[in-house]
Parts: sequence; structure tokens; C-alpha cells
Amino acid sequence: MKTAIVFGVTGQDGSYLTDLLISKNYTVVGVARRSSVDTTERIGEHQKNENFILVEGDITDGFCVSDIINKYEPDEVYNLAAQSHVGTSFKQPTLTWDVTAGGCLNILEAIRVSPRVKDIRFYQASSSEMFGKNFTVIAETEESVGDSLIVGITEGSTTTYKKYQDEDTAFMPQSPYAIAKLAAHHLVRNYRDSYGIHASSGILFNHESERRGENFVTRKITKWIGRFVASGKDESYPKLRLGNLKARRDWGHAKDYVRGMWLMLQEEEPDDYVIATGETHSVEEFLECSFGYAGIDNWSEYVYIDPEFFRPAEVDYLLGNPAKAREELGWEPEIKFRRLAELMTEADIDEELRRSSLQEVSDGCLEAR
Ligand code: NDP
Ligand code: GDR
Repeated sequence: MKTAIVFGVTGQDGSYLTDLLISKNYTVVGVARRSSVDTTERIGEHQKNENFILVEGDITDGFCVSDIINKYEPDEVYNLAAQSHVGTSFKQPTLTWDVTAGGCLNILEAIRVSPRVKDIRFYQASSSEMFGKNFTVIAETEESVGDSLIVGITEGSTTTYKKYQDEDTAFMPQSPYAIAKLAAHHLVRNYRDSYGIHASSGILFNHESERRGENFVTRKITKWIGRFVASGKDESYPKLRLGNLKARRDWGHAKDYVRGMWLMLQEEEPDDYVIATGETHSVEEFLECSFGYAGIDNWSEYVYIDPEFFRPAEVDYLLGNPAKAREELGWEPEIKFRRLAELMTEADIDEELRRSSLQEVSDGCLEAR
């Protein structure tokens, strides 16, 4: 039976990765930092599983990280812990740096000095945010629209170019978060080259789910829809406050993406891989899809553009090319954009309707007293 340590187990990806590892008969040691409130909602079920061990730890504390790695003797270590909100990283850049860059270094050092250094495989959660404003262009044979640039009209013939990011695209990070992730990404490569550590980075594009944090744009939208529907589509319900709706992202489902993480560590040689769906959509398209699914056609009437949610620097366009992961890992996404929006909207409507009917029952009980 293999043992895996998951840093960031209470997060979206941590919970899906734990599902996957438990299903593959691993012992999972989940590391969660101390908090004044309970943060284990996403891993509630796992805590009943005899192959799951929850331990307290913070990745900014190098001694603590080292103790955990030495005590549990893992075969695989996944670093999913981070201050992962891009907007917040502009407001708390030092904390973001300490957790997101420094935390990764603490884990790499703990592995380097471990007597089991040759037996441990390490996964680092890198991010498409590292590309920032950069993309690669390739000429397309067929003329197309949408994600393509039409450049160059020579003697009546038009050449279209597709913009995308892959493992060879140069990085140009646009936020303290992305810069911290890029530092960690380079540290992983450096420790792999310098000490022969089996360390891989997954350059994951945005992935969402029914378990996504509620201040990321997709979940913020579907949560609002759920509450609005549960209010009986009350027209006086406060509007949904959002920032830049023009940004384009390559959105997939977290369940598919944690499979990519695991596959990387099963490879004989460590390497870096882009994990993405190969489709890009704007925030507006997500609104269109999710509101449409809830039977609300005119989403723009319910959205208020709030300058508070604009970032000092934005990443306008992300479209991942996952060809390497497909060819070398056999990885494919099962859930794409439209289905993702539908699943999230449905889950939030169900959840909010359930919550409001429980509320009615409880109000009824109070009145009956
Ligand atoms: P979440 O924000 O949902 O989870 C982050 C996790 O890190 C939480 O468990 C959080 O704990 C934990 N954490 C934060 N600070 C510390 C600390 N100092 N010590 C220990 N744990 C800490 O992120 P996701 O699950 O969405 O993402 C997982 C990883 O993948 C992150 O590193 C993220 O940056 C990266 N990533 C995510 C993408 C996405 O689209 N989801 C895309 C590309 C990369 P707590 O519950 O206490 O807050
Ligand atoms: P992102 O995700 O920054 O791509 O980082 P997020 O959902 O926060 O933003 C996506 C885009 O939507 C725009 N936006 C808003 N964003 C938020 N959060 N709230 C709003 O109200 C809002 N309105 C518009 C943003 O400006 C942006 O363009 C996520 C995180 O999971 C990172 O940890 C991860 O590395 C990257 O994805 C890949």
C-alpha cells in the first residue's frame, strides 16, 4: 500500500485528489493548517476512512514540514497548498510569497535532506497564471474565428493564427501570486536538476467544480444563481457584483485535473505538463451558460460591474494546449465548459433550495413552540 502526503488537503483539489488516491488504495496523510473555524467541510467523508490521516501543519514552517515527511515516509508528496486567490495576492503580497513560493521550498528542502530522498515523488501545483500576458501563435490551415487572430492578408489570401500556451511558451506573470508560483516552478526544476529529485510540476489551467471556493468567479456566479432561484427569483434580490467580464479562461473540472496530477507521478521520469481542455471562454460566456441553464435569459440585468473586483493587472487570455499530457500521460478531460457550468449551477440551485426549505422547516418549528 502506497502512502501519499497531500498539503492543501482542505482545498478544492485536495479533496478530489484524496477521493482518487483512496480509490486507488493509498494511505493519504492530509495536512491542514490550524484555524479558529472548521475548514474540513470538503473532506468530511474522508475523515471516516481508515486510510485517511488528518495532521496539523503549515507549509511556511519548515521544521513542521520536515517532521511530517520523516514521520509518514511517503511514496508521493503533493503540494496543493497556496494562497491561491490572484486578487488577494495584490492585497497580501508578502503572505502570498511566503506561502506560495516559500512553502514549496520548505517541502523541497525536507525531501532533499530526507534519507528517503530517492524514494519520494513530488508534485507541485504550478499555474497557467505564470504565462500572464504571453502566448504562442501558430498559423492555422483553416480560417476560423473566436480564438484566432487574423493576421496578414497577402494578395487576397488570409492567414489566421491561433493563440495558445503550452510547455514552451515563455512566462510573463502579472500578479504577486503568479510570480510566487513561477519562483516555486523554477525551484522544482532546479531541485530536479541539482539533486535528482523526482519532482514534477503540473501547469494547470483554471479548474472548477461544485467544491470550488466561493470567491472565484465561476462559483461566485453559480452560488448567486442558486440563492436567486431559492429566493423565488425575487427581483429585489441584490445584484451579482463582478469585475472584468471580458477575460478568457480555459476552464475544466477539478476531478479530471487531479487525475493528471497522479498520472505525472506514475511516470518513470519527472517532467512538467500543461493540463487544460484546449477551449477558451469569456466570463460573459460563463454567465450566459449558467444563467441560461437556470432559465434566466437576460443575465446582464442581474449583474452590476463593480470596480472593486478589477485587478491592478489582468490576464486577458488563456488557452492551454494539453498535447504533451495527452500523448505522454494518456490524459484527456471528460468534462468541458458547458457541462461544467451546468453541473455547478445545478449543484448550487439544489443546495440553496435544500437550505431554504430546511430554513422554512426550522422557522415553522420555532413558530409552533
Ligand atoms: P484552494 O484555495 O481551494 O486550496 C488551497 C489549500 O491550501 C487549502 O487547503 C488551504 O487551507 C491550504 N493552505 C493555504 N495556506 C496554507 C499554509 N500556510 N499551510 C498549509 N496549507 C495552506 O486551491 P485549489 O484547490 O483550487 O488549488 C490547489 C492548488 O493548485 C493551489 O496551489 C493553487 O494555487 C493551484 N492551482 C489551482 C488552479 C485552479 O484553477 N483551481 C489552477 C492552477 C493552479 P485552508 O483550507 O486552511 O485555507
Ligand atoms: P483566476 O480565477 O484569477 O483565473 O485564478 P478567478 O476565478 O479568480 O478569476 C477569473 C477571471 O474572472 C475575472 N473576474 C472575477 N474574478 C473573481 N474572483 N471575482 C469577480 O468578481 C470577478 N469578476 C471578474 C477575473 O478578473 C479573472 O480574469 C484561478 C485560481 O484558481 C488560481 O489559483 C489558479 O492558479 C488560476 O485560476 C489558474
